[in-house]
Amino acid sequence: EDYKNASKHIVVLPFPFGTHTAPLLNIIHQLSDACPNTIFSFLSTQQSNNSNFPNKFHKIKPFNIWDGLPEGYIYRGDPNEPVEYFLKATPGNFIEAIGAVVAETGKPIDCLITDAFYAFGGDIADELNIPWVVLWTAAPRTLFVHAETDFIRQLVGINGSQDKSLDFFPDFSGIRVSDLPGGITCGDLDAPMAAMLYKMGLELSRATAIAANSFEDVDNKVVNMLKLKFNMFLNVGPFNLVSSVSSFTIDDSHCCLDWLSKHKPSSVVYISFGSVATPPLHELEALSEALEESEFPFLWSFKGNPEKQLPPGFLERTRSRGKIVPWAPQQKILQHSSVGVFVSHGGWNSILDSIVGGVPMIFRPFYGDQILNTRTVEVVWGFGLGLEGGTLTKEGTKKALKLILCSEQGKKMREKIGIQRERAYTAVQPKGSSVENFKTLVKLVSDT
Ligand code: U2F
Repeated sequence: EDYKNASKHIVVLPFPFGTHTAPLLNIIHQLSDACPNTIFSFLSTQQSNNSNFPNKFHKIKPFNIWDGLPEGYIYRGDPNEPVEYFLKATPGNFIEAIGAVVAETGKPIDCLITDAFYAFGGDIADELNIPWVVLWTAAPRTLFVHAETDFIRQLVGINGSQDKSLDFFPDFSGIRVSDLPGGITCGDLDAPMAAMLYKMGLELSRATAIAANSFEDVDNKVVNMLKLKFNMFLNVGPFNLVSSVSSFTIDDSHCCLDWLSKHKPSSVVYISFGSVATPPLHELEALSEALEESEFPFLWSFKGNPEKQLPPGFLERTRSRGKIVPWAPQQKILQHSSVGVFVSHGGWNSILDSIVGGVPMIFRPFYGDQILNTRTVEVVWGFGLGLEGGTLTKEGTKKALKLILCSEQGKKMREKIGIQRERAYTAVQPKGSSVENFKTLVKLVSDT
């Protein structure tokens, strides 16, 4: 019925891992509000659909696709494994589902919107003779290095010197080869993720438009290079300021905000390593000891079992000034005046949360874009710190916490992130760049 009444039908292909689906669904909600009579078919795995569609929306319909897992598959703790099975099943699982959706609804497709990871989106859209719009969920700089991979390989070689600077690009002099995501010049270049990202870098120039969860002035020079490179590079974020649909991010069932209100301004350490990564046990121990010895109040969003994974007695000894929860309303927390520093893995959504909250960061990056994000914040933007050796040690962490919470340098970082915060707010004002870019996107999608 909904399909019959709709004038347009848009098919959406999300990447169902990490924090990719939430931002894509976020922009689909915004488009759905801005495009009356348009219906969206959201094709994802059952697991992802179940967690992202707690509510039914009559204009956004989830359809389940095959997750690629062998029958009887048991998760053994390596987050890469389900991703690799899934990638093997693409694009076949998506193509099959697209056929089924059209057959079931009787509605041909007017536009294809995919996660930027899916280079095959270009072929599907060409076949159907419709526009291909993608969403890039990470930082502009990460997109840039994937789009320039061949050039970087030519200049620095494969497995070349790790210390070499990328100063041949404007505003990259502080970035080294070792900061690049694995698979660009070193590591296994043929690993499924690396191969997918390489292909993405080659194929995205075919996209009708690339939308990004970012804002133009966050990294102006890099954004300008991307605008020259692609048909339409449209920063339409940060989504944590332009939309409030993700109810899961404001769930405060553990009363974190109340707890924060009991603390002094800029005094609390907030800790979260995103939705995928967990530091190894010895680093959890080092972080716990650093928190205990430095005596700062802390709020920790902890994936796993704190009783088992944290040092014996730690929970009891720190109960009066520490709070550990399985999931926290991070956006709200970082906007609370009591939070003084964010210990993070450097995922892009977390950096945007910190910018909007004006909270300096300490990084323990794990994979993909996180090392490049860390280095960019540390040496280009200046509102955070990497750790010596890149991992959590007791002394290194204590030093970083103290520097940010108690020193002049920390104050400077707070000022610097405050400037980025202003820029983010400016971008989402009426006539701001993100608002204007969103209008362009709406026009493109409605004119198909
Ligand atoms: C992948 O993202 P991750 O999930 O590992 O990390 P983030 O991009 O930082 O996103 C975490 C999100 O989860 C939210 C938080 C962010 O929106 O607000 N959250 C929360 O609300 N409460 C909690 O207790 C903990 C987290 C990848 F790993 C990154 O490297 C990429 O940059 C990213 C984007 O492509 O995707």
